[in-house]
Amino acid sequence: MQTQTQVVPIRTPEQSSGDDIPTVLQPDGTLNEAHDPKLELSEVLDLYKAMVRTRVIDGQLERLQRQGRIGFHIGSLGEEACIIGSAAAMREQDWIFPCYREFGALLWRGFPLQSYVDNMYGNVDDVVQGRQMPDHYTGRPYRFGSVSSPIGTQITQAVGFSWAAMSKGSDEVSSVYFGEGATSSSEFHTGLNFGGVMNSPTIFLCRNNRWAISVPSEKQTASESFAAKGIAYGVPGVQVDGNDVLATYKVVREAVEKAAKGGGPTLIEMLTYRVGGHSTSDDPRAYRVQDEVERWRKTDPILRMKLHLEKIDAWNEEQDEAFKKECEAELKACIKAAEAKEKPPLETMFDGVFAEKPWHLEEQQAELLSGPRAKDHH
Ligand SMILES: Cc1ncc(C[n+]2csc(CCOP(=O)(O)OP(=O)(O)O)c2C)c(N)n1
Repeated sequence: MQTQTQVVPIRTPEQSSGDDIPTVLQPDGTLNEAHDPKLELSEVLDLYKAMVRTRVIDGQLERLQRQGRIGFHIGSLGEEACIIGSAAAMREQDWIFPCYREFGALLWRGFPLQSYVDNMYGNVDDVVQGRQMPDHYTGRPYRFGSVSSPIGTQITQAVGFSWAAMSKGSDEVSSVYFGEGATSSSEFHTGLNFGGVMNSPTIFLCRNNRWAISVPSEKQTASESFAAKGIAYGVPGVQVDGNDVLATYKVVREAVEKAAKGGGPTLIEMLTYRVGGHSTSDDPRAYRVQDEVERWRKTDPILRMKLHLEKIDAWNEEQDEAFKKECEAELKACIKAAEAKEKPPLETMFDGVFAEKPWHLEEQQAELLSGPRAKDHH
């Protein structure tokens, strides 16, 4: 592990935006008309509120983990704009394949907050029946794939899915999230290559949040950028200021529309920063300097949008406080309900694995239920 003095200097907040990298909202909230996707004000407010709600949830889940009430959380502190902006750019018929940091995108798709909190507790109403770590959700009715934590697995899933959709004559597009660290996985190579060759309607969303746990992005690649990695596969690669929700929306939306018309995949590098630890199991003070975090806070995606909304008289401090309180109350009620629910019955461990339960699982289930553990529950 690196010590603070050994840390390689990483790209700066200033390098996240520039003439060649689309930015709509400057860090002071000023709007750059040239790239503005010109959304309705109500849509812009929805994006802002979704980012705020995501951050409120992140803060509270981290506290619950510290209190020992949930086992784990992996959050998106600082990365809200690239997650919400890109999710919002997907059309209703499109599919989203998550990495593990995108609960904000799941909620954007309409997944009930209660179900998400139930997943954090692995209780009887958890969509994956408590068989996974917290933050391993799935949302088929919401056209949202499953979190699988081995790095990069979702990339090939998304490519296969969108290629199948294209083969059936549908105009569905898939997007897939991954960190810049995942560009070193074999699935990234396989997915980009297959997507490029088959012209699949896949939007590769690389969240370059500068760190893959303790590995800085400079140690991840010798390429000039992560977007440049598309060139070798014949997949156009673009960078966007990922701390700007409107710029992210615009760039992703254009790629989606192109893919839906048969224009093939796009690799989008969303330049952002992981303000928090990798997960609640990580303490980033062991490998990165705090000054760096403070500098990135100045490009904060939520603050940026808030400044913009205040500038155009569409939002004020009082509304902000009231909205945060609303989010906190909604979450508190979900936590209370989740904590009151039972754990899934032990025998359900064997259900839903095969369409017809094979004999050896029947035997194992029977043995488990006849043993002492079943009486005590688990
Ligand atoms: C195949 C595999 N190797 C290692 C890990 C352990 N691991 C979990 S997250 C992570 C870093 C991923 O970084 P990145 O892709 O940049 O995404 P980020 O967490 O920054 O969003 C690693 C190495 C894993 N989950 N799967």
